[in-house]
Amino acid sequence: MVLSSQRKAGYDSFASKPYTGKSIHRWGAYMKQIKQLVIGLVLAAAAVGVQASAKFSITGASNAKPSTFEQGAFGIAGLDLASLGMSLSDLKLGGTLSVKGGRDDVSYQFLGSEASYNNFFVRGANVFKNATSQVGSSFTNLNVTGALDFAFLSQGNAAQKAVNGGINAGRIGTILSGDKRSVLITFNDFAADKDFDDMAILASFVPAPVPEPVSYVMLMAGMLTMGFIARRRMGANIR
Ligand SMILES: [Ca+2]
Ligand SMILES: [Ca+2]
Repeated sequence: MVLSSQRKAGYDSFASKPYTGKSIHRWGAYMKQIKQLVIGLVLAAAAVGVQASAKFSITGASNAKPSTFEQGAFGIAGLDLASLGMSLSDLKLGGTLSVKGGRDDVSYQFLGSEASYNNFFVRGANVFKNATSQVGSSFTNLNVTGALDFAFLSQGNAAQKAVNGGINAGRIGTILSGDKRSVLITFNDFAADKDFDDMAILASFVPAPVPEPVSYVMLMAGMLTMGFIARRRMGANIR
């Protein structure tokens, strides 16, 4: 109860409110924070959804193989196209390999080579060398969308290069997986033969870590607990 005489004396009417009123005030601020957290979680989930929708796309490529294309000569030790969900008959030559429908992290993995030349696969500062790189080694290019920016060098020679969507792109072959979430990139180097097994790279999207539903529950429980502790501390300071 606040007496009119107290108000006249400059009594702090806000601080003199009963504790329950103060509590509701704090609780409202707390709920506002929770709402912001929930909105953040929804936005994060939406972002994961965008990532999962990214696909590889090949445009401007040709199904026509060179007259001397040696289909039967595609022979990289240990490389089994069927186990990747791919078929050599789907090999396309040239064109531009892109990420469409979203952004995602692209992993490049060196799968092997059948070549006497020393060939390089170059993407930014990352290089695979068919003579020395370990089969199975990989690197990841983060947050990719649009045309992939890789190139091959034949004999490690920058003057004999094949660029995705650019010069000598016809020396680059691609085989998409059925779900378009991975693609085999193969190279026909500047040697006289027309096989496309002179280097093979698997590009695939890195699966986004999707938290188990129980993780979300634990996360929310943790936030609620922290919020409760913070609220109690604020209450203690008031008293
Ligand atoms: Ca070749
Ligand atoms: Ca070869």
